[in-house]
Amino acid sequence: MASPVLMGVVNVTPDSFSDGGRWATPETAIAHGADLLADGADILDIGGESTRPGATRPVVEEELARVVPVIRELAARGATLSVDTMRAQVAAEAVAAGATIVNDVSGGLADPRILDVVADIGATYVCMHWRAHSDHMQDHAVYDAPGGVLAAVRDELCERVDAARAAGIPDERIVLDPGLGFAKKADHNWRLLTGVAVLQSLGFRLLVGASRKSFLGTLLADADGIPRPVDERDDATTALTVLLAQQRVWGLRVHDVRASRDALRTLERWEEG
Ligand code: PMM
Repeated sequence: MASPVLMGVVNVTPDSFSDGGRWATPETAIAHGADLLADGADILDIGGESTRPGATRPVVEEELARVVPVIRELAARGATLSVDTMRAQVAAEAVAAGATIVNDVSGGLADPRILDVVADIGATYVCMHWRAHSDHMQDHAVYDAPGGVLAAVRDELCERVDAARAAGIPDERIVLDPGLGFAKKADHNWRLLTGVAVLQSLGFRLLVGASRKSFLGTLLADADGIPRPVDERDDATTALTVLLAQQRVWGLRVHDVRASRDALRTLERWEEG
């Protein structure tokens, strides 16, 4: 069986939780993208807006200034690129600059025009489960209906698929994502991971972004309950890469591409027998 594709994260932001500020200029972001390709990334995900809990949004001009030069240069080098944006205008300009995938963490809820733009330009659409902007998303981490978080995420993703289809995006260009950490507490994330087969059964390609997220910090907390720092969560991320590959997800969005690539190579060899 084919291994999942690895989507390497390039956050061109001063304030992302996972790598805030390290790749905030076009030059450092381009160099980082090149390193991730060398490490074995299949796709680079270029984002100009931090979605960490509590983050405030950049204006659209700022977001464009962050991502477009990076996309243009990495596309010229032959990379497959996705743009991590909730905005229709950014999606359009990123695709014009060379991106072929629009990774919309809001699943079309933040700026519904993004669905029409994606349909028109023929991009692949990553449709993530989302309930609210980052400054208040954790207020929406409530899944009390029967079936809990798994049924709610499945059903809410199906509603977004309906909207994407209505805009004219064909199913084969839709990728679903459970949106770990977005309006979700640690136990919600674990339920979505261990129950991922329920989401797989919808029949769409599935992308999962667990890399370095705070539920891993909680899992690996020290004896005093202090969460493991964000830059020390890659080993747990790599463990999830293997587990999710065994569940046959389509793609994994990770920061440490080399570790996940090595893990997938090891799993491929294991499966050869
Ligand atoms: N997580 C983040 C940002 N973008 N996109 C998708 N499709 N799935 C995710 O889980 C996701 C995302 C937040 O993480 P970061 O700050 O490390 O980028």
